[in-house]
This record gives sequence, C-alpha cells and structure tokens, in this order.
Amino acid sequence: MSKQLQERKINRFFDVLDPDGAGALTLPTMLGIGDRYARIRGYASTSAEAQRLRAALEQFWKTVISPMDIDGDQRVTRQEHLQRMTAALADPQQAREFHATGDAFFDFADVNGDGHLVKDEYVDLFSVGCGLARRDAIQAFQRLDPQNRGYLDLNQWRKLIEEFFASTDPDAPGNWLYGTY
Ligand SMILES: [Ca+2]
Ligand SMILES: [Ca+2]
Repeated sequence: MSKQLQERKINRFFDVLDPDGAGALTLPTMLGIGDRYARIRGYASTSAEAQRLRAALEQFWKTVISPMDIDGDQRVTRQEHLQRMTAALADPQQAREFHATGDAFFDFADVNGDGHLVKDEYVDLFSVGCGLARRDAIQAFQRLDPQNRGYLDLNQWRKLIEEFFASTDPDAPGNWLYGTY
C-alpha cells in the first residue's frame, strides 16, 4: 500500500481513540469513550453492560495501546502510535496479532452482546463515543454494509479490519471502518 494511504488510515484510527483531540491516548480518554457509549445506549454506569465496557477498554489499553508508549509517560502520542503501528503492520506475525485484537473491539462495540453490530450501535459508538459527525458515521456504515442488512457480524468485521489495516485498494469498503479518513 502506498505509505501515505497507510499513514492516513493509522492516523484515522488514532483520531477515533482521541475524540478530544488531546494529541495523546490515555486510559481515562479511552474509558470516556465507553462511558459515553454506555450512556447513549441507555445503560446506567452501574449496569453490567457499562462495567463490561470499562473492563474491555482497560484490557484494550493494557494489551494493545499502552505497549506503544515508547517513553513510558502513560500517554501514547500520535508519533508513538504511528511508529509502533507502522512497524507492527510491516511484520506478518505482529500484524496477525493486531488484527486479532479487532475481535475484542467487536465484542466491545456489540454492547448488548447479540453477535450483531447493528447500525445504531455502530453510529452511537463512533459519533457519541468517538466524536465523529453522526452523518459521517451513518455514511461509513452504509459503505461497510453494502447489502444493507443493517448489521455487521464478527466475520464481516474481521474482513473489514483486515482491509482497513492491510488493503492497498483505496476503494476497499474496510477503509471506512472508522469513518472518513
Ligand atoms: Ca508516551
Ligand atoms: Ca448488538
């Protein structure tokens, strides 16, 4: 893939995890995504669903994001993220491991746990949780679900993750995983 396309996608992934535009990913920022998402889906902060989201995000932070913290200051800057992601994706073994973390993300996004990431869940997560314009999130979902089934399942999600991080095709539907990029 062209270096620019890959960089754009990696930076896009950073942006959705940094809705406040702080320029660095931190655990509290990520927990904030889960809290807003739970609230908009109607789950009280004490509910099992909201607790599950927090646990999933803590796990995601611990296993995926915080290892990118090169200088150990508990913040993963855009530069650290880009450097580590670029290296990881260039290594087939690491790339596979990274794609596998997409399963955890799916579990998180499918907040009611019915195995379907329905359009409303997707749109709420990326607009209310991650700060995309609602219109952009809706448009992105339509690209990800060209047959208009109204949901994504885990197999589709895996394919889209693969496309997002590995496809050299600027028109691959998976490029839209995290909205416009
Ligand atoms: Ca750091
Ligand atoms: Ca669901």
